[in-house]
Amino acid sequence: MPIFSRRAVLSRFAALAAVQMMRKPSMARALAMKIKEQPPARDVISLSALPAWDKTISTISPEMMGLSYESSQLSAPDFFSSANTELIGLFKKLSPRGVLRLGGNLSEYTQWTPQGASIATDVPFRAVMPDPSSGKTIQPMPLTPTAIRNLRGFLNQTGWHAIYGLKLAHAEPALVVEEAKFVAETLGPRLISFQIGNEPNHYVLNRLRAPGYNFSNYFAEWSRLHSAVVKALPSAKFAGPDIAEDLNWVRQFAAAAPPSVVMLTGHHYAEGPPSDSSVTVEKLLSPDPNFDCHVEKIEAISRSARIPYAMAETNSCYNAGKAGVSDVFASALWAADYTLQLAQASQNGVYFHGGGAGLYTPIAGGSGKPFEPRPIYYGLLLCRDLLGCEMAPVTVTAHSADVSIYALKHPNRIVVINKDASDALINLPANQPAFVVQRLAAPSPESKIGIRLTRQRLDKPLASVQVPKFSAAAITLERGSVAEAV
Ligand code: BDP
Repeated sequence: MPIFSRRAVLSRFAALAAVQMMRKPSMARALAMKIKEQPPARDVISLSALPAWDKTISTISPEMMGLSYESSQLSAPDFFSSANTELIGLFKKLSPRGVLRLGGNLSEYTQWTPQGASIATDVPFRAVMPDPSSGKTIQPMPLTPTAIRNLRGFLNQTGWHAIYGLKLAHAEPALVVEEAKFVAETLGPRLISFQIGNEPNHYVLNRLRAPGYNFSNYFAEWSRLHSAVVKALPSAKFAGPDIAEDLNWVRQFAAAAPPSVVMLTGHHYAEGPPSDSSVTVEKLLSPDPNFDCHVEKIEAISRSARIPYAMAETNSCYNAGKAGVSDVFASALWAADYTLQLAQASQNGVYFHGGGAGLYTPIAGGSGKPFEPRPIYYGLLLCRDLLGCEMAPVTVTAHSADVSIYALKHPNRIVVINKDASDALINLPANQPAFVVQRLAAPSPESKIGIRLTRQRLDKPLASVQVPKFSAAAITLERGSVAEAV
């Protein structure tokens, strides 16, 4: 029997309840027509959204939103410091209580250097890019006490907390314990947990371990380092196993995890590698039943282990992203939908990987360049006001697979992410008109600039709201205070 995610189940009901099936051009066709500068006659998909406000599917964690960086970013100690006011401002705008996850492939090449100096550089806020590929020889990067003290200042200023990745593949246990002690003492309550090792299920692929390396080998290594850290820091908390995709490792880790493990973690990249010609904007915006099934499995593992799960490293395309996909407006629509899908499936966090001028980075800049939001950042911003809110189930009539609809409570809101090449007319529940509409839009899914997140208080409440193709809207169905337009 096929497994369906809750969202898919709701959509299936919606399809059964469909009052009208709309004919619409396939997205591929629509994009092709747009490129030929022959805009098609517009079809409008008409949908009715019926939330069950008396039910709650999940509550979005106030700490749902996060960013992930390579640990080696700490080798530039001024990057995450209270001196980096531009970056602090962009973090705060994204979430008042976000999570900064430090890890990635390069975490295996960091070197705790308690007495040493950081890499000398005259460039302010030297940025480290996401690691584009695996299996190379990489020079170890020094991490000094100054970097950790500065990180505490950065976290204090932003209100964020950290998940700190310790290396496993090249670990010298005594040094890792020393690093962990200094990090725990310095970050204090700003430290959520440690992780040990990045994507251990790819250690063979990344030539960090010999072929045949499996979960048992990993867990034996993990347990030795974990015990050493816990001996020095009895109250230390851990997240793991921080794998790439393979849920068998998560399942086994959850079953064997000691009580110090407070969070299960894994990674997901929607597409990749960038050299693959099938990695496109169209694919990024299309439904992915395999991923829906993956999310469903995560929910089951987390529920039965009673340990929350976070997507601790994620983005649109692995191997550092793809130009024209990861750095354009489509990634914003994908990221908003993805965040709400994971929140609806009770995941506790989603930390988008980035850094420097990386193609998929939510915030670009550093190394002497100003810090600035990339398109994907705006998709995350759409979710900011939803943090901490309860989600209700919503039945949609005249279902379209490329339109995602979520219902949020207190105040009651409907979020529509129209990834379709047709406009969507959203008919609201009877006697629940729209009072405020926040819109996320850009000239096209391929736009790098011109992205707007605006909020409009309506002069007259509306019984239905049009959400143009390739745009999103958060529709407030109650009167109330309205934050300033972003
Ligand atoms: C992940 C790694 C991260 C890379 C990313 C990528 O953990 O360090 O930057 O892939 O390929 O697997 O972009």
